[in-house]
Amino acid sequence: MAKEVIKVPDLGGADQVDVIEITVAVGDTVAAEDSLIVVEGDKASMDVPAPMAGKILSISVSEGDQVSEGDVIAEIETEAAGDDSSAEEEKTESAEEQAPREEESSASEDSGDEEESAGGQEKDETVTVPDLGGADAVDVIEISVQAGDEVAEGDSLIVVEGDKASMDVPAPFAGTVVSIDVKEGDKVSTGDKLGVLKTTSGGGGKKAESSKAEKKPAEGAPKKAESSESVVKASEEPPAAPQKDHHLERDLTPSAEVYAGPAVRKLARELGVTLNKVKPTGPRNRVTKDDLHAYIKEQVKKAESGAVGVGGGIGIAPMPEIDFSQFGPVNVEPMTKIHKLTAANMSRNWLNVPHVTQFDDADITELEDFRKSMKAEAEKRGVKLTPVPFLLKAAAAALRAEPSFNVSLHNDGEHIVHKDYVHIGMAVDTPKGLMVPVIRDVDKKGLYELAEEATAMAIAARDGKLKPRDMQGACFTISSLGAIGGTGFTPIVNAPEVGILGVSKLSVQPVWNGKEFVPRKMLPLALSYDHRAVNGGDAGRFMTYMVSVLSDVRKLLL
Ligand code: CAO
Repeated sequence: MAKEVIKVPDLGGADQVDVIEITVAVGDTVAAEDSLIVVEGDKASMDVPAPMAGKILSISVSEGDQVSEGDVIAEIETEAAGDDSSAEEEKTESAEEQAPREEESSASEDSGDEEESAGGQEKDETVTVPDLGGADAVDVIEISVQAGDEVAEGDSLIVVEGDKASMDVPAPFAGTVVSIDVKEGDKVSTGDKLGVLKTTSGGGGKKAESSKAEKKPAEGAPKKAESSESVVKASEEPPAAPQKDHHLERDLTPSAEVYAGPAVRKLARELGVTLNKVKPTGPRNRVTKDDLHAYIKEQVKKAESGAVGVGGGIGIAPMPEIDFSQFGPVNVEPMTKIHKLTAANMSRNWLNVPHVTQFDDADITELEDFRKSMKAEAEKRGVKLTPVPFLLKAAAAALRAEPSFNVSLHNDGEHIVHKDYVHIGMAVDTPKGLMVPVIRDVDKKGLYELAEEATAMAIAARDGKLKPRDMQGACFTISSLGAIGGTGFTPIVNAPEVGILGVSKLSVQPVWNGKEFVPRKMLPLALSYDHRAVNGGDAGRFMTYMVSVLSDVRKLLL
């Protein structure tokens, strides 16, 4: 057993980088190469791995600290005496590997492309792809500059992306871009020529040289917190660079699946923005800095307008936490997945959609007579003819007659999507919760076919056999509680649809026919709609059309 001090390795020239994550705790046992901390500079994030296996005795850095090469990160108790030598071997190897990398990276002064200018002050220097931390043949996904651009040292020239990470390739010195010799979609490896930069004052090449010189072992001694003799030998010399993903940005956040460069990710983190909420406009759907700014602007605008609209900025208060057992015996059960999903969708729709609900009663006396006369025939065909297929057919006819209901609001808030298909969702009450299978092309199907499909869908819903696609693509929903009871209810719009019809139990009512009251079978209907997409006039026409079709089924044939 031996104690070793682990220090920040060569950071590829970066200095004072932020510690953004501590990935181990005191007492943890780590294997060699396990990540200890994650650091982030201007251009990239990287893991700092354990140089050897062992138990973490202490951690000397905290999240938010700034560290440089040589700073102490942690103290580790190695498993066995042999570890030292193997660590040393590894380090020696790393050092050897590192040397050619340093030569490969940045500008290659001895390149044949160099051209001294008349005054000897300016020269063209070939810029090559630097060390990619072992990654090979990575994609060029963005060209950040073009010929003629002035760049400062460290400005991104191109962005490359490997399997799990992306990185900016920075200018090794300030200068003017003479050419960029790769294009989006190319594959590049360490040492490949990526372009030519003209140094502006002759100092660029030197600067690159001197920054390299800084990395040389002799001058790379730890800058602070130098301590015990048991410091890992290799860590006194800088090249203990991580062998994997050196420079490469790690998947750090839930936004990792989003394409974005390290600088954009850093900014997003600083601003507290979840990147996958930002609409990407960059090449290959990359989130750019401009996208981030546009998103923030939009959020600020929304927040400001919301505060005004909600009467002096009074928001929605959180639900209080209540211990119901103080009032009597309770039994707490987990919600089903469907129930949780329904709850989330209902809240979303209720809070986002300005609802209006319109009511009417349809006189379905004739429809009921017709339906009953067809019942025997339907049974022979093996289908149950309830009012639901008639409602589906009438709603489809109304959607065709009043297409203002067959729309969705576009996500951009600036367009309306008009649909030239008529798929209708049918709410089904199941033991696991509410499900809404979708019957497609309702306008093209006959009553028996609809009855058959509605029954099959309701059975599949109750047996838990619906596939995701069976519940997608509806233009409108019918929620029939007729068989259960009630005189009326206000259904919640199933966004992105803009309308839903709630059907209650029919009852026999005295209706004035101009001469006398006659008993009629009246079906209570409630039409909820999204008032952003549909105006009251359209809703009135839609409902009137539905009622007239249900009151005279012959119209369904038209
Ligand atoms: N008024 C009076 N009786 C009605 C009726 C109405 N509006 N609608 C249906 N009925 C009758 C049927 O005709 C049937 O009677 P008969 O057997 O004598 O013909 C009986 O009620 C039972 O019908 P059903 O429930 O088997 O079939 P359905 O086609 O009416 O409904 C379905 C199918 C899937 C819509 C229904 O079973 C269901 O799950 N409804 C609940 C929907 C729901 O939960 N909505 C709330 C969502 S939250 O907003």
